[in-house]
Amino acid sequence: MKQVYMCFSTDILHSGHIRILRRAAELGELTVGVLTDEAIATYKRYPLIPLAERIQLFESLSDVKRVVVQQTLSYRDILQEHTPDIVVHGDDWRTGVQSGVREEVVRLLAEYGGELVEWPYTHSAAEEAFSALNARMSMPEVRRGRLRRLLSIKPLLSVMEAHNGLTGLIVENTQVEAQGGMKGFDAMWVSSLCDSTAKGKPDIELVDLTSRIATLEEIMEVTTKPIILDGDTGGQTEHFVYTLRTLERLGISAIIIEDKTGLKKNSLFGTQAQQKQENVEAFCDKIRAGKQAQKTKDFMIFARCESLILNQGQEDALHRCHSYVTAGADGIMIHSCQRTPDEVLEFLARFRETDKTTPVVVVPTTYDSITEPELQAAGANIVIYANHLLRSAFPAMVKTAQTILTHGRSQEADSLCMPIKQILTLIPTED
Ligand code: SPV
Ligand code: MG
Repeated sequence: MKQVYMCFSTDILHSGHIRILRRAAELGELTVGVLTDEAIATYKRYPLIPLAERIQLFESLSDVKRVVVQQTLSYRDILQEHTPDIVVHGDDWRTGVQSGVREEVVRLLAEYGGELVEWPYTHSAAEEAFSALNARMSMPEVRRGRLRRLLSIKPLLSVMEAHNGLTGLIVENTQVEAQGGMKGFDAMWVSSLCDSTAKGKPDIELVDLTSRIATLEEIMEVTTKPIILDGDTGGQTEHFVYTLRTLERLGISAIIIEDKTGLKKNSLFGTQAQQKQENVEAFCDKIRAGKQAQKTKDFMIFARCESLILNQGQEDALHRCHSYVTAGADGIMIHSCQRTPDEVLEFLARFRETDKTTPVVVVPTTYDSITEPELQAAGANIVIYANHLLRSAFPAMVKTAQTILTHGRSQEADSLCMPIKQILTLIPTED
């Protein structure tokens, strides 16, 4: 009896799946691999049904002999452990994000004489309904809770800034192959620095809420990933509670507010700019008021501590962050503008001595040599790349403008630009 292997990430079984499982079982004894929530969340939306229930789903099928857990998108461990004679998959993975995984499967099977059987992938009516379900992921009531859920599934979330619809699409869709799997961003950061800069304004809480909401709406209109808003100081507590409900209603997942008062300037100025840190109790009151005001359990308030930015030392940072958590903050953000990660790592080590669970956000803009695995090992849960899409776009645009001015024509700038054909189809129409 040949050993047959198929891997599934789906959380809803439809007639197409049942058909393909039956066909696979006709080839031999069928083992189904169920991908972990974590592996699935690396390349598409996390499953709505938890792993244990998805395992039960497959175990209840008579065509399935046994169910195993596949920990990674890569089949390497499974193929080395079980050496199935046949791996079955739809032919849709020949192109797109899974093509690298497929190539590895072909290579591994060749090593021991296994065989890959691919059947044409057909869209069933059920799958159409399934796509409609995916579309619902962008609806406020679903989208809002996705950050909290992701934090419960993945130890570290990778978050990229977006400041308009186009950059939102880049964060939504960009994927790379990484260690036999796929990697994409988990969420978006709508930065005050980038939102202001894109509008030609300084980052001093000058861009008003209406305008910030317009940016959020523009991004939300074309994307589904959870959004974390840089809420600056949150404004006056009496105003903050209203802002928070507006964001919650829109489907934003979290706001991060910083413990500054008076005219806020960007943290990366460090102590060069005159900036005043808020009194601990006043900031705790703001957090408490926010938590009382929100209507759902999903929405999260992160308290951002500026003690290291303002040279107030580790003790002050620790005291403040623990106080903010006690006041009800769902998470904290520790910021630093040092060139090395040392002070952030020291903070994380000491914070984690007494608080193992509160999510911690870090923003390694200046201390950019540290990697995500290192930050995860140190106890961080969210890494935000706060300004990189805007910072990379600006020099490229200036260079093109200069090239055209210099030559009095655009031909020399053509190689700096994407082809016209590509930009025409970059955003397809829906029909
Ligand atoms: C932002 O992106 O606007 C931030 C992070 O607040 S930082 O610019 O590093 O202060
Ligand atoms: Mg900011």
